[in-house]
Amino acid sequence: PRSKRAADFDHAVAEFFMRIALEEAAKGLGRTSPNPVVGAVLVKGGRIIARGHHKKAGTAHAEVVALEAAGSKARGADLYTTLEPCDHYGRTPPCSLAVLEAGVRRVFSASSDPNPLVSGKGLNRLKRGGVAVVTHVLKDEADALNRPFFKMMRTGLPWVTLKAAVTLDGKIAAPSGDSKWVTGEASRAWVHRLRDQVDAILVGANTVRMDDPQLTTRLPGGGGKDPVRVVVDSHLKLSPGHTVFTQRSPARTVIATLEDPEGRRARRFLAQGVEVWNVRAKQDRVDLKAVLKRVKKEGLNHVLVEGGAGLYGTLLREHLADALALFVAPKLVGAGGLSWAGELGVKDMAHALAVKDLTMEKVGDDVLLRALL
Ligand code: AOF
Ligand code: ZN
Repeated sequence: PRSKRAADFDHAVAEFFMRIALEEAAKGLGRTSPNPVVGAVLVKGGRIIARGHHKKAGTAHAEVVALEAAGSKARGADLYTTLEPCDHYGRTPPCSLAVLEAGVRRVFSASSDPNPLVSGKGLNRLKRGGVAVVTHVLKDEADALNRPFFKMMRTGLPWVTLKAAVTLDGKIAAPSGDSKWVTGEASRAWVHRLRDQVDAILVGANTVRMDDPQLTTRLPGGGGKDPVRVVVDSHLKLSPGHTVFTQRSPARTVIATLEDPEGRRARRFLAQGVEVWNVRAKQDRVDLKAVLKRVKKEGLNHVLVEGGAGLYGTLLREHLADALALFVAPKLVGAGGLSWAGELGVKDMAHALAVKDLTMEKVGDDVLLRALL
């Protein structure tokens, strides 16, 4: 018989299994937008009998992946899920019903779902069905995995991470403009893991002109996923011959501009398979908020900004950036080098832009600083 009482449970045990569910969820990073990453683990007699994660929007939810893997063994098991189970008929039937049907004894969940179709409803149905429910196990860790999904739900804008490789004096290029390479190999490998986990990369026209980057994901063992590449070029001055436009990728490549997408210059990009987004102007430049809205509309929740200083500066000034990943190399280039953050309009320390939750870790000979804005 199912217990109607709140479960008697051991916090350390619950966190142990939830951590494994979080590892499952993380496998979906960069692959599930506009949906969240979700992981699930089924435990019976102290052992994991099945696990699963959400692989792609529109496919089975993590809970159902784990339940299907367990089959009839799920009866009497505990379900650990990193997001509260849904209760709606969307592209798949409600997980709450599948959980009841399978005869799961207890459900442990981490994040609350901001989706109005879901919020609280699945958990309530489970409680009414006699399943013991424990919420908010490792909630902070789970919330951190789905920041892009949560922000998109709350604001209609994607989560924006600024990534830059800088010298110890905060420069992204030497006085000559040269920027290859600021950071070491370990940092550059890290960037490919970041690209694998985001939905889109955003760069300015100057970065394409100066660095001619590929902006694809190259992981040592292969298996990476390319993000959608979005180049901001207000007046469509770039040559379509740049690597980012000619290098094939399974992902889309986009140029965001003020120019007419039917015009001669735009047509050269279109002919190469590059999409042209005509975006509203702000002070004679592409309005970056409009670009981000379009990115969200395309179902992309997480954008990685890879330069240059102009783009970083505008995003910071307009409060459009959410997180910072700064790879700092142990070298100096001095005055004349290009500072990464661009013009912020700050006049005195009292008005300096402050970041939150600063953390650091060593990556090869470099230091990775991460913070929220
Ligand atoms: C997922 N995967 O593992 C869980 C989700 O697009 P639908 O119809 O599949 O519904 C998506 C919503 O379902 C999503 O926004 C979230 O609120 C909830 N849970 N979604 O894609 C999952 N558990
Ligand atoms: Zn579901």
